[in-house]
This record gives sequence, structure tokens and C-alpha cells, in this order.
Amino acid sequence: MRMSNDPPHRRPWSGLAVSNPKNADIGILGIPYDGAASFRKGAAQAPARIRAQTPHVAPFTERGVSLAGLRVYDAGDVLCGDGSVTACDWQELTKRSSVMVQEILPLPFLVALGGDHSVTFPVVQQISRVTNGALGYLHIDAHLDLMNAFEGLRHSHACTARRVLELPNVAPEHAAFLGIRSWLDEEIAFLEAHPAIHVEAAATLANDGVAAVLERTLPFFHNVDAVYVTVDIDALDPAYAPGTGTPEAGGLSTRDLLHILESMFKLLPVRALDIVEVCPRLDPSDITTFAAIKLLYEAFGWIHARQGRSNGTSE
Ligand SMILES: [Mn+2]
Repeated sequence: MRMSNDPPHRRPWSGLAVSNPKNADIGILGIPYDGAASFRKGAAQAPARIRAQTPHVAPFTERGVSLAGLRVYDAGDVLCGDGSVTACDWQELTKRSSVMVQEILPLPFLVALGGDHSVTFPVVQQISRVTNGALGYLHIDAHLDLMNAFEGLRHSHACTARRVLELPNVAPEHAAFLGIRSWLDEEIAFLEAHPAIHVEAAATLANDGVAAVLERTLPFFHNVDAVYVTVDIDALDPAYAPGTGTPEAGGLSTRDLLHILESMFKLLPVRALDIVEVCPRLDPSDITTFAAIKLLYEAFGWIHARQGRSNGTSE
């Protein structure tokens, strides 16, 4: 832990962290669980690694907008049993995640840090419970995660989106998948049975460009009450995010992903964001961790601008 006489930007979350959730703009929780990863575990280390690097990042967006005044409440990590989350039972993890999500649900915006992609489900579930109408689900990933079960597990990280689509207010016509470049027979059959689901392959995105993809995707979220955005860091090309369990070549650039997310946050009622599958032990030079932090800090900027508008002050 750094000394408290460090300059503010040398503190966790670049000095934006507040110790009291009351009146915070953003609530963060870590879910350091990788027990549902099918290959190359290690994402459980990501919340700690991401936090540890935040004192080395300036509290600004990439366009030079100061984040000063943004109040970020970090609720810490979901822990269970003896504190070893990796060995945690899935049911217990879900229960404990739900309790911690509920603590920060009153805040205007929620951020969850995985963990493998399975940790998305308990967070979306809680968001769906407090969303009166339709909840949009934007899944940015190399993989669809639409398996009913994978290697015997219904909560495998390959089943996350399938479980989310079982929630009562997440309809296929309000679900979009971007960056996809890995497919399984059962997932293709599921998509054929649910043609309302919108899928943009990474190859299509590269071919048509971000603007065309946004134009096609945004209408799927018209008339929803809230949108949940999940970012599996493996949506990025391994050149930008090598530190992840199941890399797939041919992915998005960080620039394109920022462009997509910026439009989503500015045009849609995005209520929560998670970033999952960062695997520090496979991450030379912390490239992937810093990519995740860049996405987070830009999201902070978009939320800060939104809060400024809702408070009646200028951006
Ligand atoms: Mn993935």
C-alpha cells in the first residue's frame, strides 16, 4: 500500500477513490474467480493487478478531460470460504457476488472486474432485477459463450451469455455480440433458433468498419431501460491483449473497441460494465492490464460527462 502522503494521483484509482459509497458516482467490485475457465487459468489475479497499476495512471481521459471530482467507490473483492476464491463453490460465489453487487447497486454506475467470464452472470442478474423494463446485453468477446453446458459445467465461462439470455427481461432482440471469431456447432444452432440476436464477427467489423457496425447494432438497444456491457478482453487482438486464457488471432484493435464503447456509452443507457479474462501471469509488461485500465478510465470519463449533465453542470 502506498503512503498517504503520496500525491493524489499516486493513490489507488489515481486518487479518485472515496471511502464512503454515499454519493459516489461509480461503484467497483472485483470478482477474483477463475474456477470456471476451461483453459489457462489465472484471471483470478486480475482485480489485484489492475488496482495495483492504477496509481501509475493519470486521472484524465485520453482526450485530456480531467476526471477530478469523479467519486469512485471500490467495494473490494468478493471473497468466500477461507478467502480463496479460486476454490470457491459456484453457488457460494454467486450468492456472495450478489450481496456485494447489491451494496453498490444504488450508485449510478457499476463496474465489475473478473475473473473469468462466468462472473458476469451474477452481476447481470442483479442489474436485471432492478431494471423495470427491458435490459439490453452487449457482449464484446472473441467467443459467443452460448453453450448450454461446457465440459459438464452450466456455469462455465463458455455458457455466460446463454445464462444471461435466460433472464426474464433480457430478450434476444436486445442482445448483441461483437468481435466474434470462434464458433461451436451448438452455438450456431442456438443462433439459428434465435434469429433476433445480433452478431458482428470480428472479420465483418474489420471489413465494414466501426461506423457501419454501430449503425447496425445501436437499433437493437432502442427502447431498453438499461444496457449491460461485458468486455471479454480477448475481443481485442492478442497483439493488444496477449494476457488472456483463450486468445484468438484476428481481433479488434484497442482503438476500434474504444470507438465502439464511446458511442454505446454516449447514446445508450449503459448501467454497468464488466471487464473479464485478463490473465496477469500471461501478460508480459502488463500490456493487457493497462489495456483494461484504458477502457475503464475512458468509461469513467463518459460516466463523468453524463453525471455532469444530470447535475446541471457543464462537462
Ligand atoms: Mn472470450
